[in-house]
Amino acid sequence: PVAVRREDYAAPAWWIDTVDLTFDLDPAKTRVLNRMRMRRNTDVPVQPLRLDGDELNLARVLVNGQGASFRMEGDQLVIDALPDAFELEIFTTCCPAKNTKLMGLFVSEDTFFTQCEAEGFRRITYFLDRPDVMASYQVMLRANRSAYPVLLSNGNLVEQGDLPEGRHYAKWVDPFKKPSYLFALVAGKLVAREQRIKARNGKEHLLQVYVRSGDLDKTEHAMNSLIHSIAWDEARFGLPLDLDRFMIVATSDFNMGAMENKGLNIFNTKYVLANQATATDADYSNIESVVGHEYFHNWSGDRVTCRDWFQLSLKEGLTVFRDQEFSQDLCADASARAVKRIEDVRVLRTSQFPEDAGPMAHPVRPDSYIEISNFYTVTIYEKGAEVVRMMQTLVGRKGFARGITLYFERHDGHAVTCDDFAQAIADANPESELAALLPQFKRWYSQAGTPRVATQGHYDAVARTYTLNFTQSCAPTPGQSIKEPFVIPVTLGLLAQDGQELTLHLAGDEDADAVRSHTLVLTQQHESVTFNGIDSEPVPSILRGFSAPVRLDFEYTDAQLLTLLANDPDPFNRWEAGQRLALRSAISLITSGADVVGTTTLNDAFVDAMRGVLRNPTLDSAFKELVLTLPSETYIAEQLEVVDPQRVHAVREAMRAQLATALFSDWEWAYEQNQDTGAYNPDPLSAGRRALAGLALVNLCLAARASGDSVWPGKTLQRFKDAGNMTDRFNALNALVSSGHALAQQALARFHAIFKNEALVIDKWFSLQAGSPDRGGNVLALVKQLMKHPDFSLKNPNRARSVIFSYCSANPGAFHRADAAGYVWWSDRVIELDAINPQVAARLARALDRWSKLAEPYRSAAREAIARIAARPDLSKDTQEVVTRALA
Ligand code: HT7
Ligand code: ZN
Repeated sequence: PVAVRREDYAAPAWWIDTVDLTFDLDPAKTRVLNRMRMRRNTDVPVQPLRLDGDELNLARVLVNGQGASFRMEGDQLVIDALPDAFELEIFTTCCPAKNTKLMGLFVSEDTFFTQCEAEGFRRITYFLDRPDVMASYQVMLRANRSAYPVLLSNGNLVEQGDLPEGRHYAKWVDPFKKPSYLFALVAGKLVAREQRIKARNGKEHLLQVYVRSGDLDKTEHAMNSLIHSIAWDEARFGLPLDLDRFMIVATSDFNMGAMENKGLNIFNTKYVLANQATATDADYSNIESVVGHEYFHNWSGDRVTCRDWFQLSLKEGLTVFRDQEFSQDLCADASARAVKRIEDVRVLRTSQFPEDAGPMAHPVRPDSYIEISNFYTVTIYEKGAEVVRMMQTLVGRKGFARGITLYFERHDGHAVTCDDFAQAIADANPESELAALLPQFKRWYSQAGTPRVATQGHYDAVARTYTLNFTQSCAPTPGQSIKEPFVIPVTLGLLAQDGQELTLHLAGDEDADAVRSHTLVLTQQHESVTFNGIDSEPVPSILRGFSAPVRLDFEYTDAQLLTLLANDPDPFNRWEAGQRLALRSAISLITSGADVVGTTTLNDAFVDAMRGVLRNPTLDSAFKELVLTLPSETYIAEQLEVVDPQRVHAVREAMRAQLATALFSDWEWAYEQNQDTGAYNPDPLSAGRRALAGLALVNLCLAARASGDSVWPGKTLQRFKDAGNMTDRFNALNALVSSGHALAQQALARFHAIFKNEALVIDKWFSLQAGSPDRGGNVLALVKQLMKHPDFSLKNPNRARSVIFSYCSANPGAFHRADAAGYVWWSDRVIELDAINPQVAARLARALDRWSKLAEPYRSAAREAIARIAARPDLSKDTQEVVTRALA
């Protein structure tokens, strides 16, 4: 397969003004009549018309009503001699029932759905399937009335009625021009929760959440999330809902989380359905942010879209930033906002940092791709959001809102680039540091890799100054050996040794207002800042709020970290201090070569500090839960040059066991203190209490395992049975399973029996087992057995993920086996999945991205397993791209 390169972008040779689609829907053979009004783009040299297609059966091509001569070049339909403007009619058929790739038109549980981003529309009809071709659509849907009573597409329903032979039709017109990737249709037996809302300007809108009939009682939270999203976008950015009708439809077969088709969002059921019996607090929170995310795309993505797929982060990075801000703004207080920020950073550091250091590393605006679906990555999404966040830091919150307004004024209705976005934010803030540094700032778009900021502090007791010296660097990434310095906003403060926050007096800026937090903007490889009037060596709190997506190196002493952990007014750095202490202990034992068993990993000061946090009356439970959760194995592994995954696992387990036992009575206290009172509410405060109670239960069961005590496992089983909501129930089940207690088996059996008809809950059941600790080396056997369970299906992405990904990507202690059996099994699953659904297979293929860091024998075995996949002659280009890069 050939790579598509950003520098080869050329405007389309033809425009499509209108698209008139007629669908005769049938699972085995759907007929699609596509009538387009087209005209030549006179700005580019004369070229033939080349339309994209994929797995279509072509029946007829008419130009201005006459049979036209055309040829096929690969998958493209090419027409040579054409007038400057004409009507093109194309008649094709496709087979939705056999579409296991879930791209284009497919059937899920007897309902038709579409997924067109990025290149799925070409699986429905021949088209200029690129985001810069924007057209007006009208759509006629025809189908059997009793099998498909609901017929939906983008925009407004303008006509509907009966047809002969039990069929009916619906005609939809979208008032907005759009690229083909935003096209959608849905047809099936669905029911809707409906709500009419009035916007600030008095305009009425109809909101609908469509699901299968048994799921209506699980739609209230999604509807409320949508209503909150609409209000938030209008209040924060002045962006109103521009449609009479806004629909969300849920499907259980979906490659990703959701899709922002104009006015007709299609969602994975996982991000719609929730009631307290079936969904956890995490599910509620994810639904809120995904509903928000897709709704916010209505402006950032739909009204202003991407010129080409290299600009994907233009809409995705910005929209993730917007959904993160939305979720933070819904929080009742600063503590809950900080918790949300820590959670977001944790995702970035455990997923995106490894990506940026591995074979798939790419800039936020990539330079080339083989399969665009492989570039829906944490770099495009999460790092892209951090880039937008840094812009906001550099221009201020109000300045950023001004920039957003200018961006939408300038580019409404157009397909634009990341440069256009950055320019609009800078132009709206001409006096800002962003405007002054724009070309350099944009290196965040063009350079891959995570910058490292090495920092040293120097205290001068005579001059009473404290100087911080910064050195930034960035390791080479594939195709980019040299990196130029980035613009890095570093927010910092200073604490006295007694933990008091100091007022900052910057040397050379004596007129500045006295502040306690300052954002220094690094632009050079070496830079320093000096603070005056410092009476004794301070403790620096650097990169507050994680003000830039970088790795910060600072040789903190344990005492300094304990001071930050106990006192830093910046909650992010307070949490970070605890993580650094834990990481330090983990790494020193991992690299020492000492026996893990019998070694006390964590020192008394750390354990006491953790007790202090747990018992602290002024801290929220959610924050305590984050502080008391040790850094993940993946994160620990990332800090090492050479990784022995079994040793990392053993050390982390030993640390967990030590915290469980040493804090036993504190965990008991925390569990009792965080019991629910009153009705279930998924708000951050209550969810935080449940999260801490859940962590306490895990620790109590772990400690019981060590002591042989059966009281807490018994209480946990009782909690599992009595729980009034899924969060408490699942936390109890998890405590039994993760501590490997014998009671886990009966709890698992009971859980399955209660929820056998709830697919999303059964996903949790599979996932918990596939992710369970490998005490006797038997998880691989268990996973093989789970795949034979009657509820298992490889064709359903959620189910495949719940077993295979939970084992291969989320259970390193079980997956990385010295006998290589985990890797061999993984390679078989990638190959098997690739024939069904290449997108899902390619994601799974990334489980061994970091193979080259592994110690022997893992390293050679992992390479061999990847090579085994790469050797298959019939691989999709999705999977081929991933494994080829891994082996390069
Ligand atoms: N913009 C949506 C992307 C998406 C997608 C991409 C490839 C294959 C399937 C897909 N489903 C959805 C999701 C989003 O970011 O909102
Ligand atoms: Zn998105």
